[in-house]
Amino acid sequence: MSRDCRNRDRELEARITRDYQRMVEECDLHLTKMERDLPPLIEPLSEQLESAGISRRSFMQWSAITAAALMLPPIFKSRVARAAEQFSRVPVVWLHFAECTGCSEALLRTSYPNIDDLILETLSLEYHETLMAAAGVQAEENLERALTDFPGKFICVIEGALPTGLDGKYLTLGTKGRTAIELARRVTSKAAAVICIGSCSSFGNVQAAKPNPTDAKGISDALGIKTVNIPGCPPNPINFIGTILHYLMFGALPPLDALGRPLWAYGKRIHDYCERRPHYDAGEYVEEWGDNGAQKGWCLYKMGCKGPYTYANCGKVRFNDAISWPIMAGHGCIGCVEPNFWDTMAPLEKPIAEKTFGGGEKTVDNIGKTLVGITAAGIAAHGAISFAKRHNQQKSADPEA
Ligand code: FSX
Ligand code: SF4
Ligand code: F3S
Repeated sequence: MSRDCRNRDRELEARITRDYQRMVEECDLHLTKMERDLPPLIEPLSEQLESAGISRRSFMQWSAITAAALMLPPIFKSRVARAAEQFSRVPVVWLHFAECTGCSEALLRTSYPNIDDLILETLSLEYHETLMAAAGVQAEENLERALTDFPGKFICVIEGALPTGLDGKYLTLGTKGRTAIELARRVTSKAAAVICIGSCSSFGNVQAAKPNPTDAKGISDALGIKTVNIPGCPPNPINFIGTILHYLMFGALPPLDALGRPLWAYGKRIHDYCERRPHYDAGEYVEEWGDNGAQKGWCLYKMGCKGPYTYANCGKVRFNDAISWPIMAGHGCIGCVEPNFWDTMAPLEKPIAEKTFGGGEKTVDNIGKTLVGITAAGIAAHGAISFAKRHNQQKSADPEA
């Protein structure tokens, strides 16, 4: 390696260290501010962990894994733990529109509590239509109280698409028969941030699939507002938890891609994290369900896997306590985090490359490069981006860049 190269590497390293140092300082400042300003803590997380028999050591292990999922270096482990302890102090108003409630089910229902579940259970739900005990007038009063008590301070989480046809009358809610659009406008206008959980609120999903009889849309599209989108049908709980943790640690929601998705979770393709990728590269494909290749765990591209066109961390963080994920379970990815996937990714069990992208399977890597635009990771996923770092990442993602 030439002296110039060594000097450039040293400069780059020093710059990255400075950027992370700045992020650490920012993070400590925000955490202190949050600890001072948020509504009081009702039940400390430590007590909940203790009563569930989860040790401090396991909690710190979870913090290290979560920091890594958030693309933060190990120095953030204790800061993730500190933010998780404040999780229950963020007031949340949770709205439901056109959807199946699978997102709430995926997030809040569990057969045995792990740390993710316990943290989600501490969420300060001021209003949640399917979980709250209140109903009718009393439920509406709870919502009004939350809007009055925490104006500009609560996070509005939305599940479900907005039917916009017939002036929104396909979906009315509550004793006053307000349309979902009216309710969404009213609540989102008073929120500190709007997080769309699931593909329905993010992009419309099955409600918006052709022929879309109710003219259903995602929240951002229907209301013309900026939202943080956590798509997936259902989404991975860690992507929701991580987004709130980022808010607590840095005082802002994380940097997003062009579709409003946090870069740390949706910045890379399924195909890039896939354990079957060596088989794809070796041209070893499952050709039929249950064949020899299927038994050997070969690539599912020919069975319609849409991993090459889909941006999400499913293979990295997995589901159900990181036990498995769709491709590990033996089915191709159907692209459930992408807009209009029911239409654009169909047929779900056949390749679409030739039809949609004008090339066979050998072109999928090039398609990925074009779609990803930039490969954002690490510092970039948290906003403190430096040119040198970005340039370096682009080079490693594409040696010809
Ligand atoms: Fe949609 Fe969520 Fe799929 Fe269901 O509420 S993302 S249909 S899992 O439940 O919104
Ligand atoms: Fe994995 Fe699907 Fe890519 Fe094959 S095509 S390597 S199964 S993501
Ligand atoms: Fe959805 Fe594909 Fe992940 S189907 S859950 S984006 S593996």
